Amino acid sequence: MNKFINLSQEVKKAMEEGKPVVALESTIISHGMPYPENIETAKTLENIIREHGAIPATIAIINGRIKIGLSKEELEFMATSKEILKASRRDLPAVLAKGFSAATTVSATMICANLASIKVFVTGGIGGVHRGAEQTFDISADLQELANTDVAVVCAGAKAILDLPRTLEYLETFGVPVVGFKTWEFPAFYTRESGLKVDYKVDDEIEAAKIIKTKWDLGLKGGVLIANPIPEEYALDKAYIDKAIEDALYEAEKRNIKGKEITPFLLDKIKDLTQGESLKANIELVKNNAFVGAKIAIELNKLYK
Ligand code: PSU
Ligand code: MN
Repeated sequence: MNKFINLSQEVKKAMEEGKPVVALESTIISHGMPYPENIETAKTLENIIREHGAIPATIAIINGRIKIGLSKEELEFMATSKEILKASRRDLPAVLAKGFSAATTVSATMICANLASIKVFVTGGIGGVHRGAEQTFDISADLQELANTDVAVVCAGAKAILDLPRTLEYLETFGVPVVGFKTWEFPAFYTRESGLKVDYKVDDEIEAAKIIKTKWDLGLKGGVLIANPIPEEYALDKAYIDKAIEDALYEAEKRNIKGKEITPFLLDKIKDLTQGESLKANIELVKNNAFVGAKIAIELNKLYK
């Protein structure tokens, strides 16, 4: 195992026994949700994955060590400490060398999962091309990671705070398969529809696992994006959430919020503007992703046996 990594007992045992493991990110805990919803959600996600027959591995960097699987205390630390950085690919060298603690974004979580040979990773929504990127150049490192790192990512699409058509164009250019889980529509996080189509729909976890394995068997590097829409009963009204997003974007611009601060700022602002409705939706969609991710990990694990 890589010299920078510590595996939890649970994850270590699962790997020795050849059980399916599902990675979870920590930015959603430290920067994506408020306390105590963040810690409650983190624990719930782990339990959903266990209940469906896989082992969860929440990933974070604590005091310069990559932790694959967190203890209760470590989860609590990630959920409450104000000292935690937000690490994507470019941050990993400095954070590790300096012994800092950081939550891992989709990009950094993919890197760490890959180092530990974990093939399936569950998140809420990926980062993407930001609106106005033609001016700001703000394109999430998540997209390049999907282009390069061999981990399948289960998400509810990308948030409508982003430029979704350009996000899909980018993924196409870099050869990332985008697969709809039981849908032809690329979901927009809080809503099931975006008006944008995916190229392939899978009807179950077995089909999803086959596509993932086929990509890597072909020697094609990089991830596969499994887009799993928020359950109908928790989806928000499109006009309602679009208005909140517009207002949050306006506020961010007014306050000149930029770079890695923008995503956490918008999430928090949208939560306030919707009186917590967006947070509720966020929690439910990521729970649904954990359920689907566990099932895909189990099928993929069978294909590799
Ligand atoms: N989506 C969410 N909540 C989040 C994130 C995405 O619903 O907290 C996080 C993920 O960790 C993602 C990161 O990788 O935001 C993207 O940040 P940026 O736009 O700075 O690349
Ligand atoms: Mn960015």
